[in-house]
Amino acid sequence: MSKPDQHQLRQYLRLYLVMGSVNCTQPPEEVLTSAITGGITLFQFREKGVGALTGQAYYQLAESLQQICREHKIPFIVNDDIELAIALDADGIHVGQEDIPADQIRARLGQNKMIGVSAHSVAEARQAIQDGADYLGIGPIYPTTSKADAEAVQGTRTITALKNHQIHIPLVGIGGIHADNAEPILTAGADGIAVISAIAGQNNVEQATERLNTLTKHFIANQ
Ligand code: 3NM
Repeated sequence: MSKPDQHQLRQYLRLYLVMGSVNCTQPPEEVLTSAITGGITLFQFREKGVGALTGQAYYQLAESLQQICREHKIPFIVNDDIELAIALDADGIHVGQEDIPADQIRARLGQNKMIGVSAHSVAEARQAIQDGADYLGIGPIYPTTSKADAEAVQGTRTITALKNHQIHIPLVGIGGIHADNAEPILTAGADGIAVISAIAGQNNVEQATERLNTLTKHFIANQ
C-alpha cells in the first residue's frame, strides 16, 4: 500500500484500533477480523504490557494480523519497533516521545511510510512535525488502564491548543475513549479516535466497533 495523502490519512484516522494479544479476551485474529467487519479504518499492532509475546510468537502474530489487514485494505502500523516495521514492510510506525525520533525513522523507512508520533504539548507537536511526522497521537484524553506509563490525563486541551496555534497536521485522540465520551474529541478538532479496550476488550467486538463507526461517521458527515 502506498502512503496516503493527508486527506486520505485523516479518513484512516477516524476509527483507529490499537491492539496486541494482552488486550484481547478472544484470539487476536478473531478480534481484528470482527473489528474490521464493524468498521475500523486503521490498525496498530502494539504488543506491550504484562504477558506480551516475544521472539517468534511476537513476529508470527504480527505477520498474521498484517495479513488480515492486507486482505481488507486496512493499513497496518507497528508500534515502536522499527526492525519489525522494516521486516514486515508495514505501512507505518507509531512512536512515543521516548522512542527513536521521527527524522531517524524516516531516514530508515523512506518517504513511502506513515509515521505517527505521540505528542502532549504544542512544543512536542512542533518538534514531531519538524522531524517529519505524518500524524500525531494526542493523549491520554481520559483515564486509561491500558497503558501503565501513560502521562497525566489532559482532556481535549492539547487538541484545542494545537488548533489555536494553527497546527493542522492530522490528529487522533487516545486514552480511555469509548462511545459515550468520544464526541468532545472530534468537536475539539481531532480527525478520529484511537482505542484499545473500547473494541479489543469487548465481548461483542463487532457490535462495539459498529457503534463507534456510526458515531464517528455521523460526526464527520455533519461537520
Ligand atoms: N497511548 P484504551 S493512552 C496506547 O496517552 C495508549 O499516548 C496513550 O487504551 C497515550 O483505549 C493508550 O483502552 C492506551 O484506554 C489506550
